[in-house]
Amino acid sequence: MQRENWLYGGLMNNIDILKNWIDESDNIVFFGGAGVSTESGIPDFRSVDGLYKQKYKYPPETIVSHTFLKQKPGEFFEFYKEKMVAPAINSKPNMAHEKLAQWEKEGKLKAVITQNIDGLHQAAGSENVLELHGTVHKNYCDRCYKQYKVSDVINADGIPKCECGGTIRPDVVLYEEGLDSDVMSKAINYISNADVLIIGGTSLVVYPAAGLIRYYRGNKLVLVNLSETSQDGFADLVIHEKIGEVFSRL
Ligand code: CNA
Repeated sequence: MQRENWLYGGLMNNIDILKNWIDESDNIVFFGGAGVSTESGIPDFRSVDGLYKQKYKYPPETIVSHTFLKQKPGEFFEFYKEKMVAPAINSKPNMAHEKLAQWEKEGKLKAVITQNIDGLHQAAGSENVLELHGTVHKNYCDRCYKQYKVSDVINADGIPKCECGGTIRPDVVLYEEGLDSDVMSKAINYISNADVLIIGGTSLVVYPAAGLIRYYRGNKLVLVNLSETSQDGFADLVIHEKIGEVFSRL
């Protein structure tokens, strides 16, 4: 969408305004979700070709829940390995990940806060990444807490098992599980002190992560999302385009 805008005393499109805000700032914070990685080939949950639209016995958010892992571990790991781990470890960062890493290196961006579990921000070179929902790259035994690599999970036949007999589970926040309070308070701190807050590739429906937007106190809240969100009205700038394409023009 190229909404006309008379900021800066002239006719500027939204991408130009965003470019100005980024050029002028050294305190940008990014908050993103699954839509950041769709251009890398990783399906999100809610897009037209997202995991919600594919046919399973259960909705994705039922499968990736604490109860489901405990009650049907076989089906949990079948879905988790095929739909979440394999795409994550076989994909490469796109322009959105690359630009964020570049801005951090240039001293412009303070933190990436992500709901994603795919590790692509780190693969692009970002260092200060707050993973609200954990990562496929960390795993641990639910009995003895021994740590395991993602290869130990993906290469296991069926349910990955620890040598102690426990189940190796992902260090991912499943539905019904709480977020790490330390990560959450750091995220709140970055957002409440940000000059420019860019929110991208998230439907903003999964709480408590989606509630973080309320902590922003500035006047440069940017939403870059393919579809409309219920929070569009809170943003100072809304761009309904693909985030990788938008960032490649900045
Ligand atoms: P979601 O609810 O699936 O929403 C994704 C949003 O991104 C939608 O509103 C889309 O319109 C939008 N979108 C899709 N592609 C693009 C694009 N190229 N550019 C801009 N916008 C785009 O995902 P959320 O992250 O909001 O939901 C939170 C869940 C999804 C988190 O718990 C994640 O862990 C979980 N998830 C993560 C991954 C991953 O790690 N890559 C993949 C699938 C699901």
